Formats: sequence, structure tokens, C-alpha cells
Amino acid sequence: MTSPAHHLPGCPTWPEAFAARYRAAGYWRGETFGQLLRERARLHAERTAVVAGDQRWSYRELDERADRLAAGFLALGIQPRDRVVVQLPNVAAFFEVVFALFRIGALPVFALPAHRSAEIGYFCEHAEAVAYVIPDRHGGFDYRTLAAQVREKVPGLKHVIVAGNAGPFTALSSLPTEPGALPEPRASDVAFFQLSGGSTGVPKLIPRTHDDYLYSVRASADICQLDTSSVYLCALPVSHNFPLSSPGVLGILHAGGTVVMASHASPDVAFPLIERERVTLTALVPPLAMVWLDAAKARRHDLSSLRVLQVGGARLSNEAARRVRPTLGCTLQQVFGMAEGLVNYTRFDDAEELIVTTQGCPISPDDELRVVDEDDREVAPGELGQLLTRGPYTIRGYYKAEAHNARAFTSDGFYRTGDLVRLTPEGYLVVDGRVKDQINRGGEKVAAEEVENHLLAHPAVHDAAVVAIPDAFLGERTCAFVIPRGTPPATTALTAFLRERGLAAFKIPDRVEFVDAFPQTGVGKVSKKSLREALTRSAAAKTASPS
Ligand code: OOB
Repeated sequence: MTSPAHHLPGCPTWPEAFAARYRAAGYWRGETFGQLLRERARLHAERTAVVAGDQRWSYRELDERADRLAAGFLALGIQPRDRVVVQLPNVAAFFEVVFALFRIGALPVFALPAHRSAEIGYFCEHAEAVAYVIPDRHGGFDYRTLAAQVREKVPGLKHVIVAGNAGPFTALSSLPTEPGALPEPRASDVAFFQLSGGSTGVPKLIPRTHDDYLYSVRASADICQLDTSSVYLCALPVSHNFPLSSPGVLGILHAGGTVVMASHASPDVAFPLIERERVTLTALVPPLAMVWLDAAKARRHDLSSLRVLQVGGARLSNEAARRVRPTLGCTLQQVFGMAEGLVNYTRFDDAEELIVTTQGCPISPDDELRVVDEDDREVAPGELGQLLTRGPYTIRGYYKAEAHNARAFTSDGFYRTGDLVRLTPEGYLVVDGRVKDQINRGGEKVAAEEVENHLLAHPAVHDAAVVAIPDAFLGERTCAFVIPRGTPPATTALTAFLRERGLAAFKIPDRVEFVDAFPQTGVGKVSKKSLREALTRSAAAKTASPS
């Protein structure tokens, strides 16, 4: 892969012929996130950009805060291209921090609030992060304790910066200083890292450039018809690609609208905010959408401002999809996207049947899709196959992952999504399973191998295989099959062991089954298909004889 001199080493990029085409088509416009905010602050100075708790920031205030904090980060010694792990929940400080980093060309690595020391330690190490930004406490958890553990593991981490009460670390509020001259990152540079849901031992880092990401943000804002009157409720964790950019909070800032941050996605928190702020658009994963549909029936709050409910991250059932319009009185938009790039949307004026039965079609006329069999041969139109994709906002490789990239991308640069899809005659995608070794737990992605590796570290575990169990609420849950070494440990001891290793709670197996051996495939690999079938059989037996 080509790599311009100013480009961060280890980040594969587009071949020049493609880059030239994407520029000529007007997708890549040479604009950076820092410039975008500057321009919006000029256009919409006094409009409200962000509402979070009792804070309301105008575009001008956000712009000024980003400038002052950018100067503060520079004064602390954070340099262009330095990596900074950002693990902030849905708080106003998120915007101040990421735009300050964008402005100096330092690169946020977007961690989720649920990540713990196993994940954060790895991100800090792999990205060679110089700083780590956290809240003091959130959701009953003290992030300063986590930071202390990470610091011990990763001596290269120079700064822990806390939004709130800093304890032994650096307070975010102590940093802002008089704005001065700022380095100017280039739009073709990497702007930040997203995390891949992944299917391998460790999560992969996804390098996204200003050019490519801003294109997806602008085009998403257009598809969702955003303007200055749009009000977006950010109910999912803001650093995830869906609420961040599809069109999400960045799409709203691009359009001059207002972002309302919800500290939690439950109806108790979200419905009063929708009523008070006259929210027009929001995004949920399927299990939350189902909770909202049930809660909305009570009609205790005025949700009439809501025009669009986006649902994505995991497959929404057609039945739940059909309930959205009658129950909430708004349009459903299905979103099938991935942090690696490609995002598909149903469009607002699509026929209701297309909206409730498909996961939409791509953002860009230059998104190339191929639906192939195991030998990478294209399947017949309408047949189920693996989705490969390439385009103006889909990465050409993960950060510092050469061996994995050779498997995850074709030699001509298509990303192997691992999703099984079929294309409708209208060119819309229906997602129907996957080939990647991953569990999609209500939109939260669990890489089987990652959990297996942690289980294998337990002295009483001889072998482990993690698979999905169908679940009425989450879509899927995780089940770990374990071959014990001698007497099986108690399930609670095993899950406590994983927690102690610092694994995020959503990756802790929901169920553990001890077995003597694993069923094998013809070539002697563990047959996860047989393991899943065994679970389905035992569930069927239980329903047949409920004793
Ligand atoms: C979004 O991004 P990721 O990176 O957390 O996960 C991507 C994977 C996809 O490859 C697919 O397996 C699954 O999540 N997925 C869906 C889906 N949306 C995502 N599977 C079925 N139906 C859907 N609607 O999840 C993401 C990123 C941007 C926008 C929306 C979702």
C-alpha cells in the first residue's frame, strides 16, 4: 500500500488512483474536523450545539473551548500524531476533548465506557498512547481505579486526564489556556481510530482520515435530511461509529443542529429529554428499540417531535420493525454499518415494506459491493453470500496488523465484512447471518477468540470454545463451552476470573457448559456449528419438558 511521508506509519491507505478519483468526485474535499467546527461556529455562532445535563454550549462556545483545550494539550506536550485513548461517556466534555485533539492533529482512540483494563491496556500499548482521558466516575464505576491499573501495565502512558475530580491525575479543567498558533493537520491524514468489533484475539484499530470520515458524515447528513432545526438524541455511547457519524453527533454539527446527550438510553432518561428538547432523530440498537416500543405505549411523555428512529448495529426483526411507525408515529430507518466504513440506510421515502424488511442501501454511488461464495466467486443475484466492500470511506487495512490485513482484505482492496447478505432487486441489503467468529450481543460485538484466550489462561481450563445462543431480547448471548482440566471450576469462579483479568462485562459469557470434548469438523477443527446445534437441541428439550 502507498504511504505518503506525512502519513502515520502502520496505517494502510488508498492507492493513489482511487484517492484521485474520490477527490475528483468531490467526496474528499480537503476539509479537517477542526476546520469544520471553525466554519460552523462562524455560521451558527449562537445556535445551541450541545446539550448535556445542565450544560448548553453554543457553537461559538464549543469552538472557543476546543481552541483553549488544544493549546492546553500542546502545553502538556501532546504532539501532532500522538495517540490519545479517549474513554468518555455521553458528556459535553467529549466534544471539547475530541475537537481539541483534532485541531492539533493528535489522534483519539475511541474506547467504549464498558472497556476495562484488558482492553484499555491493550489500546494504550498497541497505539503507544501518550495520554488517556477518562471521567471520574460513571455508571457506578470509578475510572481512576482503572487508570491506575492501566498506568502500571503501560509505563509509556504519560498522562491520565480526568473530566471531573482528578484525584492523583491531571484535571481536564486545569488544562485550557490562551489559544495560540496551532499545527494544521492535513485532511488526508488519519484523524482518529475506531475499534473493530473483531473476530480475533485482540480488537483491531481502524484508522479513519478527515477526508474519508467527513465524506461519510456529510453524505449521511444529506440522506437523513438534517438541517439547523434537527435535534439528535445521543442515547448510544457517543464514541461508537453509529451515534458518532451515521449521521450521529458529527452529522448534526455539520448541519448546524443540536446534539442532546443522554446519560443512559433507558426510556426513563430518554423520553423526558425528547419531550423537553423536541428531539427529531435518534439511534438505537434493536434490544433498546424494543424496550422503547413497550414503554411508548404508556404515553406518559410527548414524543411527537420525533420524526426518525434509526435502528442498527444488529439485525432488527421484521416484526419489531413493523411496530415502529404505529407505536412511535415516526419513520423507522434501518442502518447497517461498520466501523471499518460502509454504511447502508433505508431512505425516508422508501416503501414501508422495504423499510421494515431490509437493512438499506449504501451511502455512496462509489461504494462497491460484492456478494461471494467461499471461493470469492460472485453468487447469483438475490442469493445469500459473504459481503465484500470497497469505497471512498472504507479502510484498506487495520493499524499495524499486516498479517491480519492479508486475510481481512482481498488483494484488490475489498474488506471482508464477514456478514452474510443477499441483495434485493432494488439493490437493498438483507443481512442474514455471518461467517466471522463473533457474537453480536444486541449490537455489542464479542470476538470468540478473545474470550477463549482469556478462558485458556485459567489453570482449570484445558480448552474453550465460545458461541452464540439465540436470545429473544438481545438477539444473541454468549455461551462458553469448556473442557476442564480435572474437576470443573464453579461457573461463578470462572466468570469472576475473567472480570479480574479486566475484560469488559459484555464479553463475560452468559452461560458456561462443561464438556469432555468438542465436536470436530472434517478437517479436525472445533465445529462451532455442532456446538450451536447442541444448544438449540437442549433448549428445545427444556421447552418440551419444563420440569
Ligand atoms: C456498527 O458497527 P460495528 O463496527 O460495531 O459492527 C459492524 C457489524 C457488521 O459487520 C454487522 O455484522 C453488524 O455489526 N451489523 C448489523 C447491522 N448493523 C451492524 N447486522 C445486522 N443488521 C444491522 N442493521 O454496528 C454500526 C456502525 C455504523 C452504523 C450502524 C452500525
